[in-house]
Amino acid sequence: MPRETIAEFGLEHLQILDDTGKLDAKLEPKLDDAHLLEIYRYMMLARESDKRMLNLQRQGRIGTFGPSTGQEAIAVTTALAMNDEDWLVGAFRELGARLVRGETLLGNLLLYNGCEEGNAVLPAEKRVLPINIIVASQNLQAVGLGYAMKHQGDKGAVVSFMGDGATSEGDFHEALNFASVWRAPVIFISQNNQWAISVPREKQMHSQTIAQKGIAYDMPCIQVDGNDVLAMHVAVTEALDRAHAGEGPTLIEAVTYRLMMHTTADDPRKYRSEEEENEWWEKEPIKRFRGYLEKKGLWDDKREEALLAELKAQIDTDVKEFESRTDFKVDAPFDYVYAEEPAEIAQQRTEFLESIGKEANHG
Ligand SMILES: Cc1ncc(C[n+]2csc(CCOP(=O)(O)OP(=O)(O)O)c2C)c(N)n1
Ligand SMILES: [Mg+2]
Repeated sequence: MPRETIAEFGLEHLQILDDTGKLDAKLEPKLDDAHLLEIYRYMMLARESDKRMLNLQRQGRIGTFGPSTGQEAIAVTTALAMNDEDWLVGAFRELGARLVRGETLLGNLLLYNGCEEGNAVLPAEKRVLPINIIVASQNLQAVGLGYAMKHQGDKGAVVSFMGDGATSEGDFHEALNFASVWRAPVIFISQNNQWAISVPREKQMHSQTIAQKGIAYDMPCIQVDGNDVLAMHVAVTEALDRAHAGEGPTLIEAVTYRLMMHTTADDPRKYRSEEEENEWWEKEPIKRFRGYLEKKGLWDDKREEALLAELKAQIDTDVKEFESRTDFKVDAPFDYVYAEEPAEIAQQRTEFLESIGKEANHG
């Protein structure tokens, strides 16, 4: 028997609005003006919120957080393409998506000041899981959700965000395998921002792309320019349509760049150059999308000025409210572990409160 090729695989890269702002009109999705303007508004809200949080952190008014500057197109475009019945499962770099789904900057400020109430304020019907720090583990929760929904005849799909580093974890592979076997309605979106803290992509994986990892699990996969709103919209909509039609999971690699530090606790100058960052600032998503809106006659300097003033007022209100709060519940983290508190957790809560009391007495 001669050797024969039993399978061949290909992989698409999708870009519609290129780095220079040039549009591929043949691929342009038909989005109405209101939807386009909403995408822009939320991307700007996420960017301005990041700027304010960075200032607050530098002034010691909130704790550590991870900025999402540069990655707004992925989070916002995806969240605005989703239905209310879909679940959003995130990591920690999707502020724009969380704001679209109803989280507030106030909640995030509380969270980053160490108040657990900020991480669990949304009612269950909003279908958003809290921030997940354990890299890649949220993918397993997403598949569990998707599998359960399928069994219960729930119409929604699940969108699970992660970074590039997350795809080097076992949890990522286990999640994709089970999603594939069970045909679970899950869209995995890897935000390939080129860095996992100080480790560049090429030092943590040898594969040419992240998207190709979906081929091993027999699911549709695509590499998308994650700084291109239009390409993101098309790829996410196709994946959601498949999931809603019972056709199973998709893996999307969204190529982007983490323009700021990993979190406010590190200094990128120690491991990467300013030139590299500057190159990516040229390709950042908001400027590119604004150019597209301007060419369509939907945006100009005056509207930009008005939007910035409006967002500033909105952010000021949340910061003021956040700084006026004094009623923090120190044992709040215990409230969100189980629906019904097991005896050992109740005991830990009591011990914790006693230890705080002792500290307070000594203080
Ligand atoms: C299981 C696990 N290992 C290590 C860490 C520490 N850690 C937090 S974020 C991070 C890097 C994540 O990189 P990536 O997945 O690319 O996401 P990004 O931060 O770039 O958005 C690491 C190693 C963690 N939180 N969880
Ligand atoms: Mg990364």
